[in-house]
Formats: sequence, C-alpha cells, structure tokens
Amino acid sequence: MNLPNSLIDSPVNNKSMNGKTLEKEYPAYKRYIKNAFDAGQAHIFRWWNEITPSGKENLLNQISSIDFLLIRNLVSDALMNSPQPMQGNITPPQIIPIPESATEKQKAQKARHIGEVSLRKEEVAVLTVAGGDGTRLGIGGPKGTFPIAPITRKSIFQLHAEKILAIQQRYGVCIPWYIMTSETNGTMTQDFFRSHRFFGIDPQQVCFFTQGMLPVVDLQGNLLMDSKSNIVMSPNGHGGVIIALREKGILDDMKRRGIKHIFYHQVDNVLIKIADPVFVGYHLMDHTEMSLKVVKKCHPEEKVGIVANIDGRLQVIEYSELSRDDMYAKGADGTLKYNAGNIAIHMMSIDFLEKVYQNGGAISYHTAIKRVPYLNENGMTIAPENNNAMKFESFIFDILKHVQKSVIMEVLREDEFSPVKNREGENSPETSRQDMINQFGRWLRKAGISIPTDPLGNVLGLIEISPYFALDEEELGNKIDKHMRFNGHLSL
Ligand code: UD2
Repeated sequence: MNLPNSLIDSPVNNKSMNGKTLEKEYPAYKRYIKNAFDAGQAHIFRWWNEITPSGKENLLNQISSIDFLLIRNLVSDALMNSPQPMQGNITPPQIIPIPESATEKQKAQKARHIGEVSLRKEEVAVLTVAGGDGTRLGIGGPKGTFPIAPITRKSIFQLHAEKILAIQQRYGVCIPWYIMTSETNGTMTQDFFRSHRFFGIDPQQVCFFTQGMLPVVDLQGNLLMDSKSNIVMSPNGHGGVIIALREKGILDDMKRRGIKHIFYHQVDNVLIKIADPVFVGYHLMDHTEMSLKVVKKCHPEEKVGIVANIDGRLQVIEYSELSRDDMYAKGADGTLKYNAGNIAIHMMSIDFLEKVYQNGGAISYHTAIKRVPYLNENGMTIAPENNNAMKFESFIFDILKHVQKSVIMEVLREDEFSPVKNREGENSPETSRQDMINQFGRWLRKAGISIPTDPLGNVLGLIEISPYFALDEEELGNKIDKHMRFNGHLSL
C-alpha cells in the first residue's frame, strides 16, 4: 500500500499556515515546527490564528515532545503491513508446574527460602504499571483508585499498599515501591495517595514516575486534535517503562537503594501476591534474567497473551496476534496446546535491564485500532461510531528477545489472577470481588471453618480479610479462631 498523500504533502501545508513564518516567529521551536511540517502534519496549526497564547504554548510544547520521524515510520509500517498472526514455529515452553509431588514441593520450599533471604536483604523492589487509560472500565480516573474490596471498598491501590506493608512487617524490611503513571493520570494518582496518607506507607519509599506519550493518528496517519490547540496523546504502552526507568533516573534510584531485582505487576490484578518469595526464589535460583508467572487459559479466546517459544526463542504472543488455528490447537492430551496465559507478573534483574540498554534499549511498537473522539476540520468535536484512529503501544514482554535465561512458573488462577478490566461481565469489579471472597472462603475452609457455597462454587455471603490480618492461608490458619461460625458476613 502507498503512503497517503496527506503524509507526503499535506494540503494544509499550503493553505492555512506557513511553516517558515512560524519558525521565524518562534525560533526556539524552529526545529520542531520544521519537523511537523516536514512530516506532513501542518494541519495541527490550522487554528493557529484563533488560539490563545497559552494554547499556542501548549501546542508548541506538544510538538517538541513528538518524534515525528518515529510516528511517520510507525504509520507507514501500519499502513503497509496489515496485522499478521505471529509467524514461525510455535512450541510450548518449559514450565515449573504447580507443585504436587514431594520433589516439586521441596523445590518450591527451597525457592521460598532463597526468595525470603533476598527480600530480607532488601534486594527486591516492587514496580506497578498504572499508566493505562482504563478506557474499558470507564471510570474516568486511575484504575488503582477504584473501590474494589468486597466489604470495606478499599481501593486497588490500598490493597497493594497493605500487602506491601504486611510483607515489610513479616520480613522486617523496607520494600521500595515504584509506580508508573502517565501524564493523563499521574497527578490524580499522586493526589489520591496524598489524600489517603499513602495508606500508611512511608512516602519516602514510594516513587511515582510518568511514562512517555505518543500522538494518536487517524487511519491515514494524520495527527488527531481534540481541541484547536491540543493534539490527542496516549500513553506509549507499558513497554514504555523500559525507557522511563532510565530516562527518569529510576534505575539509578534503585541501584542507590541496593535493589537487584524488580517484581513487576499490573495495577489491575486484585489477587496479586506482591513480591511472592517463591517466585523471587525461582528467579534467583537459576540466575534468571526475566521470569514470568502464567495460568492455564480459561478458554481459547481469553484476552491474555500466551507464553511460547517461537523458533526456539521465548516470547509472549499477544492474544490479538495469535492465529485462530493456534488459539484452538489441542495438544496430545486434548487440552489447549498453547495454554500458558501471561498474567503480566515478572521478575526482572537490574543487570538484565542494563543489558537491554546496552543492546540499544529500543522498544518496538504495536498498532491498536481504536475509536477516538476528535475535532474535525470545521472545528467540531466528533464522537465516531467506528474505529477511526491508530494508537501505538509498546509491550514490556517484547524485551524477552534479549533474554538468555528465564523461568516460567505456573500458578493457580483462583489464587493469583483476577484483573479488573471491564465495566461488567468477565474481568469486571463484580467478578474480582467474587474472586476475592472465594479465595478468603477457601482459606477459611482450610482452617476448618464451614463456608457455604452456591452450585457454581461461589461463597454465599461476604468475606474480606485484610492483608494486615493474613497475607495467605497459612497465616490465616495460625491466627483464626477455629471455632468461629460464619454467619454470611465476615471482615477481618
Ligand atoms: C494485558 C496483556 C495480556 C495479559 C493481560 C493480563 C498486554 C499488551 N497484554 O492485556 O497479555 O497479560 O494484560 O491482565 O500487556 N499500562 C500502562 N501504560 C500503558 C498501557 C498500559 O501502564 O501505556 C498498564 C495498565 O495500567 C495496566 C496494564 O498495563 O496495569 C495492562 O494494560 P491493559 O489492561 O491495556 O492490557 P490488556 O488487558 O489488554
């Protein structure tokens, strides 16, 4: 496919605004103005003579942050190469199974011990990526602020914070917590933490940083505006964390604090076992560079990437990039052949990240076709009914291409994975709350307390156990009054 004319010579170039005049008027921005015009994006200055000085300043600041060459290349790639399912010889990876045999259990115990030693040495930091727009949930604010706990309605951020505090207490350590936000939700996120006094965590150990943004373009590659002085920008994907860690001095901060390994997770998983010592231990045991937790997919079309070897190299194939045949392929035992669902929980060694930077640190981008409101050429806001825009996002797991050694650990979905993604249905606040209640119910049952369930196995009633009371079933078993009777409502 050829590049659209708009990218080669925008008609607006000639019509409404002269680049040279602008360059003369704003010498400090000369280079950026030229870049915008050269890239065929002159239409963004269409309303230049109408906008206020602060609007002009905003637009100039925006163009100085945009890599027009990168956008041009991404657009041309997207237009010339229609999305293809992942090519190559796909084979299932080697996975540490959920321990069942005595030997497997022993190995997990050993891993736990190694992980605990590392946690006690304060070598591990937690990194939460929370820069996404959360459009599917549609709450108009950071997802982590969503009130999710079944009874107390604590926010997702508060649950994470309390888990970190509980781990700190258990091991007598301090665990630095790095939170990546975006320009869109960064201020709101920090305000939320401040207004909740950081949920009891020492503010000195929490470090917020923002990821980069990329412009959103229409299906021909023209930058979209949502006001006469504002280009629509979108976070550059969670892979942006790789750039931000270095550019924002986060990696240096980690090294200053003696951190050697990063526990990485997505903000939306309410069952996350933060800094799970067993996972930390497996990662360390084999001197691994980057490790992954996986669950068995719950159905072929579940929206999780799959972890697989492609032509012998470990990769995550995003759900949108897996062919239908591979999605439904069955192994010899009749189960899904590609069944290792990526739940986006990783351990990454600082040394490995250094290696990624030494290899150039370049991240690749994937194109997502979305529906994005915009200002049309008459200055009217349009809420499109169909997909009208391309967003470019990088994925953290693309750095797997730099990995020599990695560990993949299978975990039980009901113990560790319940993300809040959608307003309703699968992976919604309702299912996440139920998953929490069911988990607490299982812990209580293990401790000998009778907990009634419906035919689907869902607990009848409400249960919430604070991370301060118990982080896991073992801790609960040690603390709970075994003669307690559940009357349908329990908050500990
Ligand atoms: C992600 C994974 C998918 C699976 C699933 C599990 C990708 C591309 N896909 O799918 O394979 O593991 O999660 O839950 O990762 N985020 C940022 N900045 C951004 C974009 C996202 O910080 O620019 C964060 C976001 O706040 C969230 C996480 O990354 O915590 C996942 O983003 P998502 O919900 O868009 O990813 P999803 O569900 O498509």
